[in-house]
Amino acid sequence: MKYLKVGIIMGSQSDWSIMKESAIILEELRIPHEKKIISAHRTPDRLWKYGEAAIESGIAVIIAGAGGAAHLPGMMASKTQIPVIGVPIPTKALSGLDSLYSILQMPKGYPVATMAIGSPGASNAALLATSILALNDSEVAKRLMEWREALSRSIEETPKE
Ligand code: RP5
Repeated sequence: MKYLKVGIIMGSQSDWSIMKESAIILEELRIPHEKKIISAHRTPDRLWKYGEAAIESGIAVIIAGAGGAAHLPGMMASKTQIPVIGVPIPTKALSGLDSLYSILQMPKGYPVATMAIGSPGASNAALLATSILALNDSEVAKRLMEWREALSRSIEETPKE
């Protein structure tokens, strides 16, 4: 089975305003992807089924966003050996520190690549997923290099008054 796409999963509809930043980057880089709401607590059977079918579905990397008691990325990492990138969603109560610690503190054996809290983390998750795909796809590697070069070009050398 050739690994073809990135799976973007999130614990709630309310996470989409952040997780759409992952989708925007993947669209810019023309990386096939899908998006699903999967909650570790509210839809555990959905989580299990997604993890079980992920390799057969051609998913290469999973980006998982969750907030609060953010168990989704870690539980997905326990169910599949596909790389899981975790995005801590900002929360009202603790500003996303709860999400960050929850996703970050995995026990030895089940890694989650944890990004920054919020939108920058969601964007970087997509870029990291693309870097993983680029290892085996020179066209993807070229598109990623061009994307990075365009970003560099967009940065002014001198600050405006
Ligand atoms: C988590 O609980 C979700 O990932 C979300 O960030 C948070 C709040 O969910 P809602 O109450 O907005 O559905 O499972």
